[in-house]
Amino acid sequence: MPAKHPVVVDLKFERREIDAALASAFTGRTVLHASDPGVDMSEARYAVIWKPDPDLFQRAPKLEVLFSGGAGVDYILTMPGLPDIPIVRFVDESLTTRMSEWVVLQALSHLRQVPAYLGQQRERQWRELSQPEAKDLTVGVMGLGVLGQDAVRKLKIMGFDVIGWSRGKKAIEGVETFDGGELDAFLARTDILVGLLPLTPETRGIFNASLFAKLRQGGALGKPVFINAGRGGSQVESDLVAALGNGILGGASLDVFEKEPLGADSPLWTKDNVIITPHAASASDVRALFRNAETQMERYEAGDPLQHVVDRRAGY
Ligand code: NDP
Ligand code: OXD
Repeated sequence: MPAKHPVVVDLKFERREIDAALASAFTGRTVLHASDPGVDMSEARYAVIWKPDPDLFQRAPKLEVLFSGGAGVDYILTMPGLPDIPIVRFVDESLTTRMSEWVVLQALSHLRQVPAYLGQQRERQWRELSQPEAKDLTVGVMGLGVLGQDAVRKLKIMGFDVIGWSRGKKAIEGVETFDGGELDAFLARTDILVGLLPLTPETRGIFNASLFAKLRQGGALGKPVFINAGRGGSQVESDLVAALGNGILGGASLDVFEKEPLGADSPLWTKDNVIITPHAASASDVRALFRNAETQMERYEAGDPLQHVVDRRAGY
């Protein structure tokens, strides 16, 4: 049997987690750590990467497949010298499940006025706030891919009226869907907007003042809420801060930011109606990542098509 091709690992994750996962991964393959400056990567055919060093393609000129350490691949598609080879995205049940947990948690937090109650708690204030039910609100999900489709199902289980928007129209039972050309109609129905879009030239800056102004006003929460766990490059933070200040938006939950980490001077930190998490909505499980990459390598070496390959023209 021919020797299995070596694999480069360049993941800007916790080294301890990587080492623990490697203990039972890539049996029979040489693993080359890009972080080791002396390592010879010239014969490597595969690389498993998350925000790799910019000289990856010079050090490993014979790569045949790239495996992204995350579901998003925007950071790969903008790398200088990116060779014309397949890029496999990370698609994983646990990643999907944890993202839906985060989305449902945020939608429920705004429904049940968690930011306002936490403020009252800090002031030792006993005051009941008006309480709509989930069914009184329409959650509009932008991005109906692997993550968006799971999130809409789980939001529905919680009782929300759910609608969705994606480039191509989707058929999802019990969910009204809109295609790329129907954005305004979708926004006009939406009380809680959830962003689960990849960052591409089309989606960069899409969450801006003009879009926020098209969301439904006067719904059961009074003002619309914006939730984003896709990519920060899709939101115009100055517009977001303004919309939260002038009452176009009633609140937000943000996991992703234009620049990460979010600067200490961002006005978003101090807004009472904003919930911030540090790009932690759904982190990749490194063991699952290596298992997935291994499965794809075996498919590739057996002559079977790779799965979850990025469409470079679409950018995701
Ligand atoms: P998918 O590729 O499966 O889905 C992307 C969805 O976005 C598709 O429905 C696609 O439409 C839609 N879309 C893309 N471009 C446009 C556009 N221009 N107009 C309308 N719709 C568009 O991705 P995933 O669901 O797996 O992941 C989505 C994103 O979530 C990732 O790219 C990543 O950025 C982010 N993410 C964030 C994490 C975090 O912890 N915060 C963790 C994991 C992912 P169509 O169906 O028609 O192709
Ligand atoms: C991802 C992410 O893309 O963690 O998987 O953001």
